[in-house]
Amino acid sequence: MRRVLRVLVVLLLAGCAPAPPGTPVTGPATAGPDTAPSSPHTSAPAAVEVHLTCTTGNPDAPCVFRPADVSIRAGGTVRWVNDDATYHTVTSTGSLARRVPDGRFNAILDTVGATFTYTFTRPGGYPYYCQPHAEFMTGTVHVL
Ligand SMILES: [Cu+2]
Repeated sequence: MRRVLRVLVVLLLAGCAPAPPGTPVTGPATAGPDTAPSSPHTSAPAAVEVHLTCTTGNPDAPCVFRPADVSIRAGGTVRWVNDDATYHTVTSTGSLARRVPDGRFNAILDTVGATFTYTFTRPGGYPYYCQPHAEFMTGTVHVL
Protein backbone atom coordinates (compact mmCIF):
# COMPACT_ATOMS: atom_id res chain seq x y z
CA MET A 1 0.00 0.00 0.00
CA ARG A 2 2.80 2.33 0.89
CA ARG A 3 4.49 1.59 -2.42
CA VAL A 4 1.31 2.35 -4.33
CA LEU A 5 0.98 5.69 -2.56
CA ARG A 6 4.60 6.51 -3.26
CA VAL A 7 4.20 5.72 -6.95
CA LEU A 8 1.08 7.88 -7.13
CA VAL A 9 2.89 10.75 -5.44
CA VAL A 10 5.83 10.39 -7.81
CA LEU A 11 3.51 10.33 -10.81
CA LEU A 12 1.65 13.39 -9.57
CA LEU A 13 4.87 15.27 -8.91
CA ALA A 14 6.39 14.25 -12.21
CA GLY A 15 3.32 15.27 -14.17
CA CYS A 16 3.74 14.88 -17.86
CA ALA A 17 6.01 17.79 -18.58
CA PRO A 18 8.49 16.90 -21.32
CA ALA A 19 11.83 15.86 -19.84
CA PRO A 20 15.08 17.06 -21.41
CA PRO A 21 16.77 14.40 -23.53
CA GLY A 22 18.82 12.00 -21.48
CA THR A 23 17.03 12.72 -18.25
CA PRO A 24 16.21 9.50 -16.39
CA VAL A 25 12.49 9.19 -15.85
CA THR A 26 10.93 7.14 -13.11
CA GLY A 27 8.61 4.51 -14.51
CA PRO A 28 6.02 2.45 -12.69
CA ALA A 29 7.82 0.67 -9.86
CA THR A 30 5.59 -2.36 -10.19
CA ALA A 31 6.08 -2.99 -13.91
CA GLY A 32 6.91 -6.64 -14.54
CA PRO A 33 8.44 -8.45 -17.51
CA ASP A 34 4.98 -9.00 -19.00
CA THR A 35 4.01 -5.38 -18.77
CA ALA A 36 4.30 -3.48 -22.01
CA PRO A 37 6.85 -0.68 -21.74
CA SER A 38 4.82 2.46 -21.32
CA SER A 39 7.01 5.45 -20.73
CA PRO A 40 6.00 8.33 -22.98
CA HIS A 41 8.84 10.33 -21.46
CA THR A 42 11.77 8.69 -23.20
CA SER A 43 12.65 7.61 -26.69
CA ALA A 44 15.02 4.94 -25.37
CA PRO A 45 14.33 1.63 -27.11
CA ALA A 46 12.38 -1.17 -25.47
CA ALA A 47 14.87 -3.80 -26.63
CA VAL A 48 18.54 -3.80 -27.52
CA GLU A 49 21.05 -6.45 -28.47
CA VAL A 50 24.63 -6.69 -27.20
CA HIS A 51 27.17 -8.94 -28.89
CA LEU A 52 29.98 -10.76 -27.13
CA THR A 53 32.82 -10.73 -29.59
CA CYS A 54 36.49 -11.63 -29.60
CA THR A 55 37.36 -10.03 -32.93
CA THR A 56 38.62 -6.69 -31.67
CA GLY A 57 42.24 -7.31 -32.66
CA ASN A 58 43.21 -5.35 -29.56
CA PRO A 59 45.67 -7.37 -27.44
CA ASP A 60 44.69 -5.38 -24.35
CA ALA A 61 41.01 -6.12 -24.82
CA PRO A 62 40.62 -9.07 -27.19
CA CYS A 63 36.97 -9.61 -26.26
CA VAL A 64 34.30 -6.98 -25.62
CA PHE A 65 30.60 -6.42 -25.14
CA ARG A 66 29.52 -4.47 -28.22
CA PRO A 67 28.17 -1.95 -27.58
CA ALA A 68 29.46 -1.81 -24.02
CA ASP A 69 26.99 0.86 -22.97
CA VAL A 70 23.33 0.62 -23.90
CA SER A 71 20.23 2.55 -22.87
CA ILE A 72 16.71 1.14 -22.69
CA ARG A 73 13.45 2.30 -21.25
CA ALA A 74 12.14 0.86 -17.98
CA GLY A 75 10.50 -2.47 -18.70
CA GLY A 76 12.80 -3.03 -21.67
CA THR A 77 14.98 -6.01 -22.38
CA VAL A 78 18.60 -6.57 -23.27
CA ARG A 79 19.57 -9.61 -25.27
CA TRP A 80 23.19 -10.73 -25.22
CA VAL A 81 24.44 -12.88 -28.10
CA ASN A 82 27.73 -14.77 -28.15
CA ASP A 83 29.37 -14.34 -31.54
CA ASP A 84 31.90 -17.12 -31.12
CA ALA A 85 32.69 -20.27 -29.13
CA THR A 86 34.57 -18.51 -26.36
CA TYR A 87 33.34 -19.15 -22.82
CA HIS A 88 31.84 -15.91 -21.47
CA THR A 89 29.52 -14.90 -18.70
CA VAL A 90 27.14 -11.98 -18.35
CA THR A 91 27.45 -11.23 -14.65
CA SER A 92 25.80 -8.34 -12.88
CA THR A 93 27.79 -6.44 -10.29
CA GLY A 94 27.19 -3.55 -7.96
CA SER A 95 30.39 -1.86 -9.11
CA LEU A 96 32.74 -2.15 -12.06
CA ALA A 97 35.51 -1.05 -9.71
CA ARG A 98 35.14 -4.28 -7.71
CA ARG A 99 33.60 -6.69 -10.24
CA VAL A 100 31.97 -9.02 -7.74
CA PRO A 101 28.71 -10.78 -8.66
CA ASP A 102 25.67 -9.17 -7.03
CA GLY A 103 23.26 -11.99 -7.87
CA ARG A 104 20.90 -10.05 -10.13
CA PHE A 105 21.90 -12.14 -13.14
CA ASN A 106 24.77 -14.43 -14.02
CA ALA A 107 24.52 -16.26 -17.32
CA ILE A 108 27.00 -18.50 -19.11
CA LEU A 109 27.28 -18.06 -22.89
CA ASP A 110 29.77 -20.64 -24.13
CA THR A 111 28.64 -21.48 -27.66
CA VAL A 112 28.21 -19.65 -30.94
CA GLY A 113 24.81 -18.02 -30.98
CA ALA A 114 24.11 -18.59 -27.29
CA THR A 115 21.83 -15.88 -25.92
CA PHE A 116 20.69 -14.46 -22.62
CA THR A 117 17.82 -12.02 -22.19
CA TYR A 118 17.04 -9.92 -19.13
CA THR A 119 14.21 -7.48 -18.47
CA PHE A 120 15.03 -4.34 -16.51
CA THR A 121 12.01 -2.91 -14.72
CA ARG A 122 13.57 -0.15 -12.62
CA PRO A 123 15.46 2.91 -13.81
CA GLY A 124 19.13 3.07 -12.93
CA GLY A 125 22.58 1.96 -14.01
CA TYR A 126 23.33 -1.75 -14.14
CA PRO A 127 27.02 -2.59 -14.56
CA TYR A 128 28.05 -6.10 -15.54
CA TYR A 129 31.14 -7.99 -16.66
CA CYS A 130 32.42 -11.30 -18.00
CA GLN A 131 34.01 -13.36 -15.24
CA PRO A 132 36.77 -15.05 -17.31
CA HIS A 133 37.61 -11.70 -18.93
CA ALA A 134 36.88 -9.40 -15.99
CA GLU A 135 39.95 -7.28 -16.63
CA PHE A 136 38.64 -5.82 -19.87
CA MET A 137 35.16 -7.17 -20.68
CA THR A 138 32.61 -4.91 -19.00
CA GLY A 139 29.42 -3.11 -19.84
CA THR A 140 26.60 -1.05 -18.39
CA VAL A 141 22.87 -1.03 -19.04
CA HIS A 142 21.26 2.36 -18.45
CA VAL A 143 17.56 2.01 -17.74
CA LEU A 144 15.78 5.32 -18.29
CU1 LIG B 1 34.27 -13.09 -21.81
